[in-house]
Amino acid sequence: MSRYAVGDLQGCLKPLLCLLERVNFNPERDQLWLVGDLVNRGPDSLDTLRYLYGIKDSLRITLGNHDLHCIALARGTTTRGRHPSLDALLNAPDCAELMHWLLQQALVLRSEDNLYLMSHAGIPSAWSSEHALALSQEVEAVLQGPKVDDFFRNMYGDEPRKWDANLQGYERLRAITNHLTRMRICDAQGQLELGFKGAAADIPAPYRPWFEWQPEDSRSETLIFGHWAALECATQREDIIALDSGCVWGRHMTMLNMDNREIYHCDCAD
Ligand SMILES: [Mn+2]
Repeated sequence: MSRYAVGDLQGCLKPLLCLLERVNFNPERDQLWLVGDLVNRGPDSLDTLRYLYGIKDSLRITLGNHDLHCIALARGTTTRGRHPSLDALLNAPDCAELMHWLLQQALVLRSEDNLYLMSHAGIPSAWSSEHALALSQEVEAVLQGPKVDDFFRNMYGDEPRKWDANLQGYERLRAITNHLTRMRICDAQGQLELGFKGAAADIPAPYRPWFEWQPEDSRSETLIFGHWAALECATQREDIIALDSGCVWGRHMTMLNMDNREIYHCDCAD
């Protein structure tokens, strides 16, 4: 068995298939880890999800902000920000089945050998890996429970910007979700600035990339994340691997061989 991790797909199926072919991926034998943002903006959101659903037993998925938004649109709990690229998926006869499957996915995953921890946007430095998994499970329980639509009605918004263990209810769930699916930069106290989407060189003081606040060797796992295309995968860290290389913006899609750390790219310009 080999394990591979791929960055944000955003409905780009062709470069994913290119990467899988490159490594002779065999769903009967190998594992594919996906950092999330499987859909939205790109050309083939519906076909991407149908393809993945067909090999679902070989996947490990963490949900991204676009995945959660897509589920909320499909359930009718929001009408805002509906990108036309989602129309075919949202109108498909199997949409409900695909969304039900997405709702079973995690926000944070750890590999069985404890070598890797993955989430869409990253893990705040103040959260131990165990704590991040526990907080992720709080959200997952709601996504899979009877209050899922209440969750989506309360999911949107940037506040509270700072994590506090005493947060309760939907504020708490929103804070967990924002940290795990939307975070890019924060200050020394961990306060998020969610409006920033730019390059590392343009980060306004006193903010820094979330991962720069994490001391090296503070976790035993290597972190895998996506979400931040403008970062261009440059974390300058061996223990923190960024995989969103801006496929949907016409750059490329990146795959990591989790066993030997080889990196593969397929072009997305088309
Ligand atoms: Mn994202």
